[in-house]
Amino acid sequence: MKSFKLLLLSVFALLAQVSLAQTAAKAKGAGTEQVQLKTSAVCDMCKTRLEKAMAYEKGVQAAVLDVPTQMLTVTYSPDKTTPATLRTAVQRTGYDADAAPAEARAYDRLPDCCKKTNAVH
Ligand SMILES: [Cu+2]
Repeated sequence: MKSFKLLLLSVFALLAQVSLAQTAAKAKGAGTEQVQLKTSAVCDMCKTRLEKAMAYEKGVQAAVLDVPTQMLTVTYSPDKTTPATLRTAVQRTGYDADAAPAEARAYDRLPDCCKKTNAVH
């Protein structure tokens, strides 16, 4: 009888652990990934422009550009988008993404202060 109680107790403990693990997985956003892209952004206007453009991208949950380091950190769902797609989105906004150069037409539309020739660079 005592061993039965022990068995029951361990079953409950196991169940509690499983449900805890499931809650933790949900809280993490279940399969969210992050990618960092080096951009050619120079100022706060670039930051706003890029973050807004990324927000419209499918599968993007958050995008934060650090202006001093030009690093764009994107949080995304890997089942909805890929780092390659996100890189293309950055290029289409007029900025370099890692080794990939900005799309010329988008780059031309940027105000002068946001161009790569800006002294801030
Ligand atoms: Cu700018």
